Amino acid sequence: MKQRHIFGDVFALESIVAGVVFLVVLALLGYALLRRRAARQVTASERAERPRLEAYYVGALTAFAVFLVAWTAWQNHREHQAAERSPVRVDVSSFQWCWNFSYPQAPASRSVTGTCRGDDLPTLVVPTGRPVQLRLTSRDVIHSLWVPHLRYKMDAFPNHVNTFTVTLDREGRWRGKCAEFCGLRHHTMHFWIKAVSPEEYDRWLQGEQGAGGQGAAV
Ligand SMILES: [Cu+2]
Repeated sequence: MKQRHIFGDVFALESIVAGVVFLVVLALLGYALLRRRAARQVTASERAERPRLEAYYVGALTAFAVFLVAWTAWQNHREHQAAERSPVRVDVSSFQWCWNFSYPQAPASRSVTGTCRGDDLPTLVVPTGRPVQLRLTSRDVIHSLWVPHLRYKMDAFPNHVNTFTVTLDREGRWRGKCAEFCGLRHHTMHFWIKAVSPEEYDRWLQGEQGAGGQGAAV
């Protein structure tokens, strides 16, 4: 999964940098503690500042910060690049407390929803290998669409459409959630995202029974 790889790389690199910085700080602290200057009767320097050392320190910190911000922004840009070919479009509408997925390109303008009570979860059916553009909005308060498996999360605002494109490279079904506290039944506001072969997706879009996923088609 492209998204999963991109955000996985970001997480791995930032963890490594944070780990190295943590170990360096620990090592310096340990060295300072164990030097036992008092035992060797060394008097402390009275210098109040070390401009060159401080400049190195500030320079190193700035370089790390600039690199991390620039690299993360670049990865985010890669992830949000417009799809190379015409994407499958799905309009995602969130509401208290469930989801509606509409397929405006379908012959009969198909849409899927549910109540998010018990097992009545809507399924966002998408084809594998094709870019899928999700246009995300909310009918009431702020929600957030989160698919932990894809490492992807995006807020849904009323009167505003957030657009992003996902491409799933293998078939499967994963749980999605609302990640923004939105009221009493926020914790039940789940859905499925199901990737099927393009042929099965087309059959499902035509409204054939047995193809695609669960969730009430309306
Ligand atoms: Cu919520």
